[in-house]
Amino acid sequence: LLDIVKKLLAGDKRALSRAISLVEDEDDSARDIVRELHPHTGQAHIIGVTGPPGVGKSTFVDALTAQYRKAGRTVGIVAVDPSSPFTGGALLGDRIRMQRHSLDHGVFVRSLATRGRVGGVSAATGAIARILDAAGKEIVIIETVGAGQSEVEIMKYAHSVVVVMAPGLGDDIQAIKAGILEIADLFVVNKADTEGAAKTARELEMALELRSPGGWRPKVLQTVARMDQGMAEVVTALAEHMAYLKSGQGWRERQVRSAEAELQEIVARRVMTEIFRGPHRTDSSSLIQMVADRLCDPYAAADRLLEIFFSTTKEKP
Ligand SMILES: Nc1nc2c(ncn2[C@@H]2O[C@H](COP(=O)(O)OP(=O)(O)OP(=O)(O)O)[C@@H](O)[C@H]2O)c(=O)[nH]1
Ligand SMILES: [Mg+2]
Repeated sequence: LLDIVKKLLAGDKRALSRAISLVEDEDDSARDIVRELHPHTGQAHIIGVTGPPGVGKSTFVDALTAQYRKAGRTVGIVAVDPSSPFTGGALLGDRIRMQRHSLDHGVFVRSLATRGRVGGVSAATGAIARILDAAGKEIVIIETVGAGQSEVEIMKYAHSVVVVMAPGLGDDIQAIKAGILEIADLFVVNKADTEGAAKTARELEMALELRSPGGWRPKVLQTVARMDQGMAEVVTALAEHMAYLKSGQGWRERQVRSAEAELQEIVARRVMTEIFRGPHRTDSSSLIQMVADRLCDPYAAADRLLEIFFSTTKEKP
């Protein structure tokens, strides 16, 4: 195991791939890997890319990667494969789109399947981003579909959040206003080669007017990711955001935020496992039946389970 860590730190691609698999599968060795790598993290600029399905996020990530590579910077990519019905084929699509970097040793791409997972995707994504960071990738990009709460959660691990939109998404802009507006550090209207891009950009600018003044003001940029257009401006805006974070408390705040998010996930997952699958399985299943049979209300059952959990954990040395 220490061999994997040593090789990974020396830049070995196979060791990196193996370490990610172990962490993704929540293998017992994941703890040791994370422990060994943790001191080597904290260097990368972690960029979250989110937005509605089909706006061109993967194409954008690919174009952004090309831009960073031109500047000689190394890039790690985590593409979270959504299990939503309309994007079922995304994984294969992503592979094809990322193809142009497949022979480049300065780029590492990993797709993370969400299908069939019971939570924990967010923690795994954060952990994988940090493994890429430890492996020396200067830029780490996380792509997720911005459709619900879990994507917002994943964005807790990013230093800079890019929300990608496309022209003609009318209703989606409304959704963005409601949810993702607050988490965006940069807006990109992609597919600027199609009709309505300027209008979409204007609508976003107007929505931004409603944000409370002061602090970082997100830019609204237009790109044609498919033709690598507008990407230099994106790189500049991201560098500006990074400089802004580092000039004040922002950088530190985001490190604390991601540490908090990850710690909460780990603790929650562990407590859930202990109570519902581990040593307290019998207690929990009988309480579940009691709630079902209306012999006990769910709050009382939860109180009882937590009481049992805490009294037994306290007895341990
Ligand atoms: N016209 C135009 N089409 C684009 C542009 N960028 C991407 N596309 C096309 O938009 C489609 C979707 O692109 P993706 O990169 O897969 O979009 P995505 O947001 O990653 O999609 P999901 O991951 O499935 O949500 C593809 O057919 C792309 O070729 C662009 O700048 N202009
Ligand atoms: Mg995609």
